[in-house]
Amino acid sequence: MGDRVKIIFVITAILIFSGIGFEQIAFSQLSIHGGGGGGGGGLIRPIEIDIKPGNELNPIQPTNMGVVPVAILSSITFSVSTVDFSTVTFGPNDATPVHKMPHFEDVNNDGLVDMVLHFKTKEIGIEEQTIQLCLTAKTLDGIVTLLGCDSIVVVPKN
Ligand SMILES: [Ca+2]
Ligand SMILES: [Ca+2]
Repeated sequence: MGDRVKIIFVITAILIFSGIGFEQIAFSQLSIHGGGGGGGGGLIRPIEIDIKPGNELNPIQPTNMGVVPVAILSSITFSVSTVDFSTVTFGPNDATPVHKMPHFEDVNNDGLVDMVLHFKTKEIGIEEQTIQLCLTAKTLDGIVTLLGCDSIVVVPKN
């Protein structure tokens, strides 16, 4: 009788422990999936950006002392009002916007307001072989990492 109680107790203990184990595994898988941007994990959502709005080729001379305008485009399912401006980085060197506040303008005339940012050309990290640049940002709720890329044409210094 005493032995049976012991066995039931051990089995119950095993079940509880393995239950906790599964939960931990589930949690760690979640955080692996979340991965990506620093801290908190979450989802990655592709967005559309337009480097040099109004210019299709997006020519950039890497040593230029000026800035590169980049628009984050709103769509029917995505509003730039959800972008946490303070988390925006651009290019391989994670350049941050020059201005303290973004500028809102409908750059592609689709009736939806877009977010326009400027980055110092030299801070972006453009190299001779660079063919595209990507922008990342978090949404204001911190849950979603936004990722958008656009092509560029590197113009050699003359
Ligand atoms: Ca463009
Ligand atoms: Ca627009």
